[in-house]
Amino acid sequence: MLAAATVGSRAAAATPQAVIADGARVPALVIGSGYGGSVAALRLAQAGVDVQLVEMGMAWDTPGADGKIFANTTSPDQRSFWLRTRTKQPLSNFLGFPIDKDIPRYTGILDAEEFGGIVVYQGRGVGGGSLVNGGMAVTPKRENFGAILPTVDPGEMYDTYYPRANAGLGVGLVDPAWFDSADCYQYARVGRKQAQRSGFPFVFVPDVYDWAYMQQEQAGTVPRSALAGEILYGNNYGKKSLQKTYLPRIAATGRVTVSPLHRVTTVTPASGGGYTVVVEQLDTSGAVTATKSVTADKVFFAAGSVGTSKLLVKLKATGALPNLGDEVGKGWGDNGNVMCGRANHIWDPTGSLQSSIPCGGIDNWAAGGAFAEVAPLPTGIETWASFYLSITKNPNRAQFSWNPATRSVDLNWQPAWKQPSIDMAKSIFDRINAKEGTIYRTDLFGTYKIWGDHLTYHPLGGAVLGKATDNYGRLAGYQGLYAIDGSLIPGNTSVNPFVTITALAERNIEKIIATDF
Ligand code: FAE
Repeated sequence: MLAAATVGSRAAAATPQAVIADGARVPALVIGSGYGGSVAALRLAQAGVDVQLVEMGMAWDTPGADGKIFANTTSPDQRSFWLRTRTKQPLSNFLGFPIDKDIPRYTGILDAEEFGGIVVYQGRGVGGGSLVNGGMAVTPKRENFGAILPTVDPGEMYDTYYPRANAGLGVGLVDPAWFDSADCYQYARVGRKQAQRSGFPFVFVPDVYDWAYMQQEQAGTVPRSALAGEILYGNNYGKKSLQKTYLPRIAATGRVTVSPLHRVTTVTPASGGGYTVVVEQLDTSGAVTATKSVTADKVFFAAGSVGTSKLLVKLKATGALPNLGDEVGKGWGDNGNVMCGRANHIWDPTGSLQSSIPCGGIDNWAAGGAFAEVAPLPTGIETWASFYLSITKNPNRAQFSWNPATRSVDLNWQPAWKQPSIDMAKSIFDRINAKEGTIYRTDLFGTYKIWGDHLTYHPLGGAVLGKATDNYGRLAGYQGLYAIDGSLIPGNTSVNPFVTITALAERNIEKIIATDF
């Protein structure tokens, strides 16, 4: 009986799923399957609307040759990067030596998208950024909300939509008593001790990782994921990505067709009403194997801050959607991301076993404009290093624009615009270094380079709420076109962004379903 069930489920997994058909006419098409796209698809389907969910990345439901779906952070392979022949790891060096390596070109899970002045890391696949992120699921402090989304009523967010998002995402907190004893959080306890000795509050940070599973990882009773260094290229166990939360609920509605390896290139008004959407089907080398044209009554842009902004800017400039507002492409920020490491004394080891899932941060937002996650450096050996990703109140905002010469979209972010972030992060780490008699690491981002100031994990903006759209994400200039992802948020959330992206999407789709369908 068990054998038959196993064979049956294998056969089901191997059956190709139906994908969007050329010439289809659909009521709603959602571009991208991250947080915004998943919320839109679920709520529309629950309201009785048939949805096509179109995703340029892979499904990430089939194990590779090693029996695992996702590659380990310490041994990147073709699964790790989106259409690259060499890795581009956020931490590029160790002890000053470059650690990137050649890999086969493949539609892998992490995109390191390079603009002139910044590298923007993004997840690619069904589940978007939830596949690659650290799962840190932080609701901003209410007193900061007015600066994050000034046109949104905080009452409805904190009473209804943040709780709905936290429940839907499966957010939980580490057990503080277990934290105090677990080997894998030695590095975070060092971070707490040093923060508190310098007078900074240390706060536990909620996460969507299954904390009970992590306790079993530490006890050695289950296969390890967070404790095996898995994170950037996916977690094989433990993490409640959208694959474990919104996406199964979407499947259960029976109303959503998910098309992985399908990339939307054009949206333009259709002659008989609705919109003509052109979709390219890709193979795992990134080659286009088919081009499909479908008609959708309504289109939801949920391709992420960068993906949505690039599409909208291109469609406006090339005449496909000329009436989009002039605010399209503007108000983009990096959530003030900047990284650094510190070298501890020999009597302050951070541990050779480190959970890849951060669970605490140093809050100096009000006084110094920085909230610093105490991050792991899971190398498997003792490094005496403390490592941090800071989110800072960086005021700089960039703009996407169409480049007719290259026929692509540029972003005008300048490397020097990270200086305010460095200054704000220094408000924490200069003080800790002075107190501890320690120094910054200079070997993690190059040779003699302290700051990881070339990147962001948290792109936000480009179709800002109340500017490029109305106060619910309806794009100015067209009926039936919506932005419903991180592009709506004007550049900064004061904490990690995906809970706010999810909560805002929950708020907006509820209004849109009530009034536009
Ligand atoms: P996103 O999740 O990026 O989904 C957009 C989807 O659209 C992607 O799957 C794309 O492949 C797809 N797409 C793009 N263009 C097209 C197209 N033309 N056609 C079809 N599909 C397309 O958007 N945030 C936190 O809150 N906590 C964390 O701990 C955290 N850690 C992170 C760590 C890393 C390494 C990274 C990269 C990000 C992290 N983030 C974290 C950020 C978070 O994942 C991100 O804000 C959200 O995923 C953004 O959600 P969206 O729905 O806007």
